[in-house]
Amino acid sequence: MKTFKTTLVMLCVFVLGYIFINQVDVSAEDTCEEQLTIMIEGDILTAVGESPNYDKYIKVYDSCNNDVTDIFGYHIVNYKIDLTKEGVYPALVSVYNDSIKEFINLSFEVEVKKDKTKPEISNYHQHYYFEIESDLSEADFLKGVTVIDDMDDNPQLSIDYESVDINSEGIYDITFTAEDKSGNIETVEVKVHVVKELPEYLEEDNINVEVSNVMPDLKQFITIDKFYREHATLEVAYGDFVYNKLGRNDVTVVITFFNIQKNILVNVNVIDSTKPKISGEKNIKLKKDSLFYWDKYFTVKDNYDRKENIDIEIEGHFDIKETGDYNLVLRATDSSGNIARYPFTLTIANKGSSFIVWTAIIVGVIAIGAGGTLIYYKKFKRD
Ligand SMILES: [Ca+2]
Ligand SMILES: [Ca+2]
Repeated sequence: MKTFKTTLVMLCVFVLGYIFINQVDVSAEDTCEEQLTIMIEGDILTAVGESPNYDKYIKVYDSCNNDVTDIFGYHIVNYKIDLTKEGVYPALVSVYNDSIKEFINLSFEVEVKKDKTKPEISNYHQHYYFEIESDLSEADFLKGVTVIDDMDDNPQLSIDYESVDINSEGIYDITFTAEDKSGNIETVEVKVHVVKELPEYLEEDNINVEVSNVMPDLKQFITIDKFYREHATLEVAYGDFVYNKLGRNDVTVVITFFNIQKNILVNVNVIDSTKPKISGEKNIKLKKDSLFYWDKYFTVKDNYDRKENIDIEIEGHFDIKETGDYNLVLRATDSSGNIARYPFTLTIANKGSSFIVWTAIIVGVIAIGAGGTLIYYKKFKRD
């Protein structure tokens, strides 16, 4: 019985919650759509003989700033627009808001004007390169090209490339032609190069880069074939390139040369070609039969390897049991085989040598002291 009651209560809560949520949703939408605003975005301009493209300029927004033009639609009350004559004509746009059963209106002007301006062609290439006997289509020229016109939203572009003989090497002139609805024509001339064979793009697709703590600019290391050099642009897709660890990385280089765009995989080897740096003493003195610890006198550092991975050796012969001056070299080799050398002199002296020096100093001091006493005594006697 208790379980039944609980179930009933939960069911009620669920149903009430469902109704509440839906009501909130509906009322939220209602609130937004109760108030609509018509916006005219830009000056409405059309060529003589052409209907204005109202969709480009007229937008309906609700109070939540949603574009609801498609939902509500609009109606143009065309007072006296004469498309055959130049002039500025008043008109009205009307939207029926069925949420509140009301019309909203906005007056505006349409300017009808002769289109005397040519379309503009842009983003084409001055030169196009094709290998002999390749397939040629209009799409090869159209890619990326844009045509805009002040009064025609869709000016026509045509490309005449019939003069190009793709089976014969040479340089051909071709024409791009853009025309708006009013018959204004723009043309551009470009050159088509039909070549026997396009050279390889990169001089080397396997490059070495020194290991570093900062990302190197790989463009500095990549050299393009001289055929492309002057006009090509180069972008490097670094991807997961690891610059602070030795190893091989694949990097994609995008080369753009007029109409040609090529992705090339480049092997970038991160290497260590820097020898370790040694600093320390130039002259080391040791007593005979003592031990020679190199790291007491020298510091060895490497750009990549830690101390334990650097191999240290002494070049040259010395005998700790034999006094004398030994000319030696400290040699440090990093894990990539780079070698640094540091020459120094090791002097091995007799154990007693310091005793002799100290004896000489003490004798000297006594002698100077005695001399002083003698001078003082003489002076005293004279007075
Ligand atoms: Ca035009
Ligand atoms: Ca190194």
